[in-house]
Amino acid sequence: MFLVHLFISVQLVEFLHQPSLEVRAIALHHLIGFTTSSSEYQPILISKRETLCKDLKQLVQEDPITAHDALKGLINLSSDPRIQQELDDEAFLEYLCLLIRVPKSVVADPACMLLSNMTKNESTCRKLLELKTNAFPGLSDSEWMMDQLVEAFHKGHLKAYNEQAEFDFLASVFSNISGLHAGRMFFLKDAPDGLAPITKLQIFTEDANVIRRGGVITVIKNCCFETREHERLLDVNKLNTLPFILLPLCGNEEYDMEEFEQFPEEIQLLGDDKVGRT
Ligand SMILES: *[C@@H]1O[C@H](CO)[C@@H](O)[C@H](O)[C@H]1NC(C)=O
Ligand SMILES: *[C@@H]1O[C@H](CO)[C@@H](O)[C@H](O)[C@H]1NC(C)=O
Ligand SMILES: *[C@@H]1O[C@H](CO)[C@@H](O)[C@H](O)[C@H]1NC(C)=O
Ligand SMILES: CC(=O)N[C@H]1CO[C@H](CO)[C@@H](O)[C@@H]1O
Repeated sequence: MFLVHLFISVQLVEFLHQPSLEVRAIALHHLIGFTTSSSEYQPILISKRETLCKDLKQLVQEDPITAHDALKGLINLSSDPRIQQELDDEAFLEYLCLLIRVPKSVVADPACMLLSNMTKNESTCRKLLELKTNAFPGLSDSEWMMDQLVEAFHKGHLKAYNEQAEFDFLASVFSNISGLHAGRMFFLKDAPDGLAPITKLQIFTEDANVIRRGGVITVIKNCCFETREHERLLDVNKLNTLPFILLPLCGNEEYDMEEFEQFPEEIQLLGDDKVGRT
């Protein structure tokens, strides 16, 4: 049985660069099962990463079902840093961001998930920060890809931008980007629309989705390491981040009036039914 499977997995990889899309799509569909980290054939696939990644990147650009299969395979394989290196490719990054931004894209969420794995690699984070694009009507006029992704995350909450996508995994992308100084400055400085990207993220510190909430909280935490920006972070007329840090910590405790009046206005206005989040 082992040899049969071994033979199949090696053969399937060969089929992925057949001229016929039909043959490639079928081979891909059968290959996905071998891409998981629990599969004993994953190492064989990783050893063939150069041609395998090239073929999978190509298949991501085909019809939605094939693209979905290819993304699934890449998501699982990309927990390996050697696969992340193969994906550290500007053209592919650009295509993935297109799949995320198209309003009716059915693979936007898997694309976000793959991007979140890819940004474990610092070089990919830097490429994404420097990636320029054209204005995307209906989404963003900025020429920076990162601004457009922040917009998709903000506008896309609760499927409001694309009814097939929630964009929560972009929070993990942002959290990785904020691991770099250049990334933190991206979130803190005003974008071309006059608003700092962090102001579009911080409103989600209490979101019901743990991926969205967790990623956003990491971005804020990392940005706090930029001590020169503390004044802007605290200024109610600038970034005004403090209430959003405090909100998840606040329950409906009673405070005496004097103590209470020192809290930011957003906190004072909380109802009695507010429960703290741990
Ligand atoms: C890649 O993504 C999958 C699905 O989101 C996740 O289970 C896995 O831990 C990720 N790998 C890394 C290295 O983050
Ligand atoms: C990230 O990818 C680049 C290839 O573009 C590679 O040189 C580098 O070693 C990778 N970093 C890690 C931590 O794997
Ligand atoms: C991305 O996040 C993971 C954990 O979620 C971390 O191990 C990795 O170092 C981060 N990468 C960068 C470039 O910050
Ligand atoms: C997106 C995807 O296909 N993820 C799979 C990765 O592999 C694990 C098992 O290791 C599956 O449970 C996931 O569904």
